[in-house]
Amino acid sequence: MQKGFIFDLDGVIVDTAKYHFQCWQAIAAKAGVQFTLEENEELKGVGRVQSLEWILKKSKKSFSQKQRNIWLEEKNQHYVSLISHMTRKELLPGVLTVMEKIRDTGHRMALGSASKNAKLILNILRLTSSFDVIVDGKSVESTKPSPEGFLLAAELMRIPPENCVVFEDAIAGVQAANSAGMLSIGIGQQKYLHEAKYCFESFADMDSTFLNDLTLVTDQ
Ligand code: B16
Ligand code: MG
Repeated sequence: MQKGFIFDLDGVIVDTAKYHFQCWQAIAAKAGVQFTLEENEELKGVGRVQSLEWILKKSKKSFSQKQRNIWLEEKNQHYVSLISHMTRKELLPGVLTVMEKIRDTGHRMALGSASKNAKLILNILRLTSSFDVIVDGKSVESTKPSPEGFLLAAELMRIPPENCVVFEDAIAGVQAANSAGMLSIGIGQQKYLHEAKYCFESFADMDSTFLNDLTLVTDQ
């Protein structure tokens, strides 16, 4: 049985969460609100527009659509300038080994990211050709926790959702995988990702027996 493995990007393949956080903090300061690292967990996997709405809700003031658009543009320009300096050294530990194992065992691989910058990041990291399918923030209407992106990735891979595995670092992403009927594997801290079927601090902590079982090709 061939499986489909769906990788989230930010926080699973590469540690861009720190850049998103830095950029949102700068916008939050302009809006006169605090934005903490703990709160940033809530925004992982959540789209750009929804992330700004979440931050601005912390303020008692109301902001015009024009002001919101300016901040969205500023945030993205700042973010793109930070990620353009990224190198493969920023790939998260163990991720390439897991990708290689999946490829060698003949399964299919998709990217399932909420980011509109996903293709740019894959190009910077020279990973574009590693994926059979790329679903990003430009491919879907609704972002995580909606299962739309993961279901589209499964459809494009031609693998039924129940035979798909999702690697996610975000609470919203784990919820999206669960509602898509896929096996969710959290990459990060169990205290945030307890809704995932399995959770590992990083790919480097995934033991070879688990990975062998996960990628085992059966006759079913
Ligand atoms: P952009 P993922 C998500 O990517 C990030 O986790 C989230 O923090 C970000 O707001 C979202 O992409 C949108 O990103 O502003 O680049 O379109 O984790 O789903 O790969
Ligand atoms: Mg993520």
